[in-house]
Amino acid sequence: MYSIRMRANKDDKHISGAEMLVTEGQITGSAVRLLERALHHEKGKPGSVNISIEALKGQVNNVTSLPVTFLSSKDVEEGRNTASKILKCHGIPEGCIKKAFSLIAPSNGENMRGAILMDMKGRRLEPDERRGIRASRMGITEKASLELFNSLSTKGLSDCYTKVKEALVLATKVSSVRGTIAELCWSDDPSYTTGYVASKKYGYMRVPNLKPEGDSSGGRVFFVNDINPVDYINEIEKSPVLINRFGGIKDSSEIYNITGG
Ligand code: WAQ
Ligand code: MG
Repeated sequence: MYSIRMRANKDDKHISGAEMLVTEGQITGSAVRLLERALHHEKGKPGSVNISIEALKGQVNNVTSLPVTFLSSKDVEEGRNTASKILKCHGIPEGCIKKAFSLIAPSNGENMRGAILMDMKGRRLEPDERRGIRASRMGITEKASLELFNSLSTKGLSDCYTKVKEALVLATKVSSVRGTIAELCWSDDPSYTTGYVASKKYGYMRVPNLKPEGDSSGGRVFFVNDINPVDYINEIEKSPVLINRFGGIKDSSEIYNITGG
């Protein structure tokens, strides 16, 4: 298997990135698809594009994706409130949750390329706080992608397929790493306001309205407990994880029962 990654910059700022795990025969087609994406992003035309291809040495870990739950919210207040409640159900202290929200939506409008790593005392554990840590070397088989696509179609959400797929792949890998309690995410794409909270415990929970339409802030926080940061970061960045089955759609009643609606 090969890891193939794309990164596009404009005026030294990151505008888009994506990655896949592919077989040798899929390299050329995948590279072209990633290049097309880099050239047509809503954040503008890139000044530079990097595509890197690497033969994987270690063993690939095959996993089933987290199950997906669709939650609803009528506005940003309700969306953030729902996400906060779910995080609280994981035993994450309220102070950490508040801090996470303010870090993802910074007042200076600068986005990180990677994720924030936060422990249960609200301390940040990334070696470079401007960059954050990047989950990498993860992908999904065509068969599992199709299962996901079909499920999203039944919900009338096939338009969101690429976004959900990539986020679900990332969230599944992150949740599989020992020490991860949960992840909070929303996109930095101005028009994409749905985000999620994900964990091994409850799965991938999509929450609409985590930010206002037109807002270009976005980011990720990995909440962790009892980790060795060097080992944890190494695993998040380097160990290959391939999703070979879609974990299905999970009803929202379970989480609403736990959070009290
Ligand atoms: N590793 C760690 N952090 C990352 C990575 C990565 N590989 N890629 C992106 N980030 C961080 C970075 O701070 C970005 O600014 C931020 O996440 C948002 O990235 O079910 O599209 O790629 O419909 O804009 C959620 C989908 C979409 C919800 C999230 O994120 C749904 C999305 P984006
Ligand atoms: Mg983005």
